[in-house]
Parts: sequence; C-alpha cells; structure tokens
Amino acid sequence: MIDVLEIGDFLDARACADLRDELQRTAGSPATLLGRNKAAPLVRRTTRAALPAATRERMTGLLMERKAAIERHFGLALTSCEEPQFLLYQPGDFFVAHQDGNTPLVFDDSRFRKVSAVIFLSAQSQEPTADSYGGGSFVFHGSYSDPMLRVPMAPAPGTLIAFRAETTHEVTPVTHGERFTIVTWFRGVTPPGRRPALRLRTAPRPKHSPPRRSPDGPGQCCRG
Ligand SMILES: O=C(O)CCC(=O)C(=O)O
Repeated sequence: MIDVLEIGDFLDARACADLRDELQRTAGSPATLLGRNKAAPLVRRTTRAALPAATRERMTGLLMERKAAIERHFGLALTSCEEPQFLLYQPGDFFVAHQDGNTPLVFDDSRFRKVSAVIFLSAQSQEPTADSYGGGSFVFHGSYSDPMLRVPMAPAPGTLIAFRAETTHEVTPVTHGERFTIVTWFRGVTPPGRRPALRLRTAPRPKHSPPRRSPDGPGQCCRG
C-alpha cells in the first residue's frame, strides 16, 4: 500500500489557470537534481520556470498552511518546506523512477526531506484538448515487499498529493500537450544518532584507466 495524502481543493480552477499562464510566460531552464547544478537529461527532463519571488512566497505560504495536516497524516514533525519548483513538461519530458530523500543508505542533504508534495495544475486526457496533456502519468512504485506494484495517479487540477519522500515514483513521458506541476519537499529533523549506513569511498583511479561512467545514467541514484 502506498501512503498518500490527497488534498483536492488546494488550489481553485482560477488559481491553476493563472499559474499555468504565468509558467508559460516565464523563462525557465532544465530542472536539475538535488545537489547538482547540471541537468541530467537521461534522468529528469522538464523545465523549471523562474517565477517571481511574490508567486514563490505565496505558494510557500499556502503549503505551510497545510503543514499541520501533513504532520498529522504521516505522524512526523516537519520544520519547513523547500522553495517550490514550478515545472513545465513538454512532449518527451519525463522523470525516471526515483526517491526524493530519507533513504537509509544516502547520507546527504536529502535525508532531511521527509514528505514530498506535488500540486497538479493541469488535467491528463487521452485526446489532445486545450490545457490538457497526454502521457505524463505520475506513478508510484511498490516498496521492497511489493516491488511490482504500480499505482498511477491522475488527480484533478488543483489537487495536492503528499507522500513519504522515500516512496519511489516516476513521471512517464508526456505524449501531447503541456503538463504543469509544482513540487516541494517538507523537511524534518533526522535523529542526531543517525550515521551513514555505508560510506562510499572512490578508490584512486590508476593512471591511463578509462573514464568512469557518467553518474547521470538511468538507474543511478537521483533526487528530484
Ligand atoms: O512533476 C511531478 O509530477 C513530480 C516530479 C517529481 O517526481 C520530483 O520532482 O521529484
């Protein structure tokens, strides 16, 4: 079972339409992965729009109003949410299956990410229509006890879904139209006793050895 909190009325239709317009009008750049400043187009292909500070702050305020409900649902203490990312997926864009944080073997900044939140701003539809997109399914993957489980979500525009940051999920390639979402991560405290379960050390490379494989290939560890 996937533990998801769905808030259907997070934004109304007018707010979704205004944000879609704003996203379309605003310049953006390829979204990167946590802790990297270069895009990884084999892993995550979407455009992150640089919306004005006023819009970002308004969205952060709306998200923080839901913090208590999210804490109650997941039984977690949360501190803040990360700067929301305003995303535009065009045909061919996707995000491979990944986890956002809070996974025991990875001891980087992602360990503070406890709950991921995605706000859907447009509707999915098989037939191309104005303001809808095809493909671009948001799909949860089961965990170790149920690895073949797949749970696609197609919430109505204005819906926020929240889930534990360690839940594997993906966005399948968009086939038509434009898909708009806003994503953020609620952060929490990690107990001070927690240490990396595994420290990965890279052995020095012998002279004249072939270059290592790119860390950005599919199946490599990645954070949204
Ligand atoms: O855009 C979405 O629907 C989700 C994106 C995502 O999975 C992420 O940023 O971690």
